[in-house]
Amino acid sequence: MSGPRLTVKSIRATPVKVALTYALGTSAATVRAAPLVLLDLETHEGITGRAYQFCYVPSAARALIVVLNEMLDAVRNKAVAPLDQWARLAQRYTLIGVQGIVRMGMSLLDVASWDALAQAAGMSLSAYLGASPRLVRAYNSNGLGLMPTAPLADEAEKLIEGGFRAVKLRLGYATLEEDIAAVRAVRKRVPTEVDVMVDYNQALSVAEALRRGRALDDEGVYWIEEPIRHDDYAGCAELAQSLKTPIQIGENFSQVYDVQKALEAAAADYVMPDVERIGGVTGWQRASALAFAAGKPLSSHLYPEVSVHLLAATPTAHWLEYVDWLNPLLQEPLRIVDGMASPPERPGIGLMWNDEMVKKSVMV
Ligand code: SMN
Ligand code: MG
Repeated sequence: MSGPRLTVKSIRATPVKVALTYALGTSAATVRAAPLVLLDLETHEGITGRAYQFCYVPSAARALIVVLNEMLDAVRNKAVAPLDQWARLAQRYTLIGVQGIVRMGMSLLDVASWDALAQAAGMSLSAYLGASPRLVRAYNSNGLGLMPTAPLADEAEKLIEGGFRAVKLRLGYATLEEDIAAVRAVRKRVPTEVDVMVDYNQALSVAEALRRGRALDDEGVYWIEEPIRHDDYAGCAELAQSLKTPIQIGENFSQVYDVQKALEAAAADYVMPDVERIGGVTGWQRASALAFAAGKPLSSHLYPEVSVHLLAATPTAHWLEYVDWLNPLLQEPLRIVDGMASPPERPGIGLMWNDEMVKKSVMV
C-alpha cells in the first residue's frame, strides 16, 4: 500500500490577505481580514504537500516565512517523515523554544508533510489516518462578534440559513447585562434546536467569570469558551466545577504537553486544539490520544478543511469549527450540508489553490 518514498525538495510560502465575509469582533481585537500563509511543500518525487496558517496579524505572516525558509535547511533532501522531522526541528529550536512562530512553522510543515504522504498513498488524509468516510457536525463560527443586539440577531439568522444547527457568539461586553442581552437576542431569533456556543477570548477574571457564568447557566448556552486567561488551568477547573454550562478551552494549547496539563487539572469539560498550534497532524494525534484516554469530547479550532479529516479520525470527535475564510482561494471549498461536513475523498487534505485568486490576494 505504501507510496513512493518522498524527499523534501523545496517550499513555497505565499502570504495572502483575505477579507472576511463577516467581521469578527472579539473581546481582544476585531478581525476584518485574515492574514494567511499558504504553504506548498515540493518533493523530489513530484508530489506537493499543501497547508495553510492563519497568522492573526500581518507581521506574523512575514516572520513565519523567514522562519520557514530557515527550517527548510534542516529538512531539505530528507525523507518526508513528519515524526522524525518534528523531532529534528524541536531539537534545533530548543534554545528559543518550540513556541510562537517557531511552533507555527513546524506545525505548518508537519501538516503539508502528512498531506504529501497521503497523496502519495492515493488516500484522503482521514483514510490515511485509518478512518472510514463519516460525517462530522459543524457549527458556523463566522461572524457574531461584539455588536448591538439588532444586527446581531439578523446575522445569527443569516448564519443558519445554510442548514447549520449551531453558531458561536462572542461575549465579553462591558457588562454582564450586555452579555445576557446578546445571548437572548440570538436565542430568540434561532430555533430552539440550534445550539449556541459563547466565546469570551479570555476576557474575564475568575471572580467575574463565576458571576457571569452563573447568570449564563440559565440561558441555554451550549459551552462557555475561554472565559479567563487560557493557561490558568486552576481557575478554569474552578469554573468547570462551579458552573452547570460546560467549559471549553484549547485553541491556545501548545503541543500535547498543555493538553496533558489541562486534563490533569480537570480544567475543562471539552477541549478544542488548533491543528497549527498543537503541532500539526502529529501533535493532533497525540492530543487526540490523551482526550480518548480521558474520555473528553474534542472539537477543532479553525482550519475546517484540515480539521474535518482529523476529527473523522478522532475517537472523541465533538464539533468542527466552520469558518469560510479560505473559500475564495480554493477551487473546491469545504461543503457543509445540513450542518454536517465530511472529509473530501480526493487524495490528501484536498486543498487545491485557486491560483488566480491567490495571486490577487498576495500581501503587499
Ligand atoms: C477566534 C478565532 C480566530 C481569531 C480570533 C478568535 C476564536 C474562535 O477564539 O474560537 O473562533
Ligand atoms: Mg475561541
